[in-house]
Amino acid sequence: MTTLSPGILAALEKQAIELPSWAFGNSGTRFRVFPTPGTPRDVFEKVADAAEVNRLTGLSPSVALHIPWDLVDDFGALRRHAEDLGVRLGTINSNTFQDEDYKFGALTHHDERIRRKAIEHHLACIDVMDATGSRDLKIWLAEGSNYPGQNDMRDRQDRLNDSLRQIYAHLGDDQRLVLEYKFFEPSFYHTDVPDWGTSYVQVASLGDKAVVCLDTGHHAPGTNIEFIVMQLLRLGKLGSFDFNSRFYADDDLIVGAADPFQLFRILVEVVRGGGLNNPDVAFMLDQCHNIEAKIPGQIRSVLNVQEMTARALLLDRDALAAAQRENDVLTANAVFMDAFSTDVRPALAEWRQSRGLPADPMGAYAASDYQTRIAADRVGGTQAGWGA
Ligand code: AOS
Ligand code: ZN
Ligand code: ZN
Repeated sequence: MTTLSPGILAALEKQAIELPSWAFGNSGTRFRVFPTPGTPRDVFEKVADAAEVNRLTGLSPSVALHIPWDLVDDFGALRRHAEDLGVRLGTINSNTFQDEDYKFGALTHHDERIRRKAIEHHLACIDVMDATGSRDLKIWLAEGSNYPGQNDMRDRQDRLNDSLRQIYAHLGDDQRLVLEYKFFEPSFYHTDVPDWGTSYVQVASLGDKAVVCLDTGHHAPGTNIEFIVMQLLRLGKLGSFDFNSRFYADDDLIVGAADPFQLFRILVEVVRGGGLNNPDVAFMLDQCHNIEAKIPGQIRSVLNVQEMTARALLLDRDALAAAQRENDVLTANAVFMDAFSTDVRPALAEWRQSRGLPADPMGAYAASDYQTRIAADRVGGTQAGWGA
């Protein structure tokens, strides 16, 4: 059995992966959303489910919220609820994609009333962050156009910059603005923040408290994502990951499911660039469980990240550097593939057990009565879902 060195275990022990509250609600495609028994009716129940993932894995000490989906009157009470369950409230995600007013843009809109409204929404999110103790305001914008000529793309960049500046000015000393990019959808011709370069240009102009969010599902097929990870780490601007995986578009499937090797390559660059367990680089999931059970879906996800992190940490960097210096292409590649091909699951299971965690968190959840209990308890009300 492969053993993991004390240094590797120490790095793994510090790993923290933030769960998205919306992963516990129902989600689907535009064709159908399938409800499931036990789905949370409110954010208190979402946080309880997230805490269950953390209890079984020790990997997910915080939960990201989405405003207004998770809006409550008393965020202090939600914060205490989370802390009682051993987790804390994390990143606050803004939402400018579900309001009639934002049909043609929000932070980029030429109508000053609408742009003001979108800016105010972000200031309200900062108020929420003050109450929840959250550090990060994550902004993903569904803005763009569908037809050439529809909009002046350059004016929109200028207005976006002005809007972001106004939001940035309201951040507390320990708070950050994290700008996520996505190459298309819901717009199909142009998107106002389509790529890491645009996000970087925008946040770099704001200041040190503005950084980039890299969602692994937001690139064109074939994009070398680990190169972007390397570059953003090199520039000190990689603020967070939204981990998930994709086959075609923004599929939001379980991280590491579609392409485990890509996840490995990304984590190799994270380790190489000092991004692992670095408080400036937040590891988050951005996933939806349309057909699979949600809590085990999240357990599987954090375990996948842990497993690939262990493999990335196993990479023999001295041997790799030596082969690279010699231009020994095949040895360098073999060293790289050796780490990827190592089965670390038995060693991780043993290590988990030594820390009082279940060796097999998936099995432990299946054997527990949590799912039966929530299915029995959570009757009445409206199940939470993506978009509510
Ligand atoms: C949308 O595609 C993005 O990935 C965002 O991170 C979004 O806020 C998240 O999916 C929740 O809706
Ligand atoms: Zn995302
Ligand atoms: Zn997305």
